[in-house]
Amino acid sequence: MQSRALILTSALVLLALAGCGQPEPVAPAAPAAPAEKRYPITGEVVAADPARKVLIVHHDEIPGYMPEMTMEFLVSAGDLAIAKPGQRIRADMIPSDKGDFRLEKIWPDDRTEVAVVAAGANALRQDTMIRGRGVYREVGEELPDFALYDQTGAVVRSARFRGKQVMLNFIFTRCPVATMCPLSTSKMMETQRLAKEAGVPNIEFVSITLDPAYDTPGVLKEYADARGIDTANFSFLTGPESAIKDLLAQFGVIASFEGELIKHTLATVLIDANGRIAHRADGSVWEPGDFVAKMRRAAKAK
Ligand SMILES: [Cu+2]
Repeated sequence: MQSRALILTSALVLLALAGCGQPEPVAPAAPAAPAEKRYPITGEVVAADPARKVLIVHHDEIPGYMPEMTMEFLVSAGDLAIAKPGQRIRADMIPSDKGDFRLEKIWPDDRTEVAVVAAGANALRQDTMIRGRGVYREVGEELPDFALYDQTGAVVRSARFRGKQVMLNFIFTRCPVATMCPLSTSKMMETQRLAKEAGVPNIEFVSITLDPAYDTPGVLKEYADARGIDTANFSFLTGPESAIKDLLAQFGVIASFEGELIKHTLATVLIDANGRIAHRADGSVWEPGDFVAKMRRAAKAK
């Protein structure tokens, strides 16, 4: 297919030109600190204490390290903001040499919700396999089904968007290249603002992370809050690595992982109220006003 070859070629050129950054060479100032110890834990949130930046968790037994107990953990502002007493979580526990403990990579761990998200990832995996070389979804094809977590840790299934237009892109919060993800996010915000001004009904904005190893719900929450994003109709989604990879393949976004760095292309799509891809813009050169004009036309045609 020639059009696809063209898209891929331009995507690769973009990848070569605008990949996400090279690491700054860092001079070792002091002898390298010993690698942090990380313990995977599971447990239940008892309470959050934002003033002290502390989450109180009753954790399960950590085999060979600690019996089950209720403890205080230092956590990020995003994790504090979305913590719900009674919620099951899994996380990495990192002891410091000062004797306190930190939690990172906090994920919801409610058994039912985990099963929904895992089933979504399995279905996507199968769909990607079955589509084979036709994995890429062209304009006119449907949004694939997925089940991911949003920036509050709630499960979001693609079915939720039926009957609404959805503008969707892929970003990651650690992206260091101003002209890539940060620009994409500010253009999504601008589009959201213009769509609101224009009175476009039933429109949702969705940014899916390329980097689920780092972008937990709490990290996405902090990203949205730091930018003052109105999350009433703008969600940030994350989930199992395989689901993200399958979505990237189906949306034709190329991402290669080099340690902490991700080189990636950009795609922004508009999905119509019937769940079909109505429009697609590759790269970072697209106009919020164009997307809003398309949304208005589609909303009127309904
Ligand atoms: Cu980026």
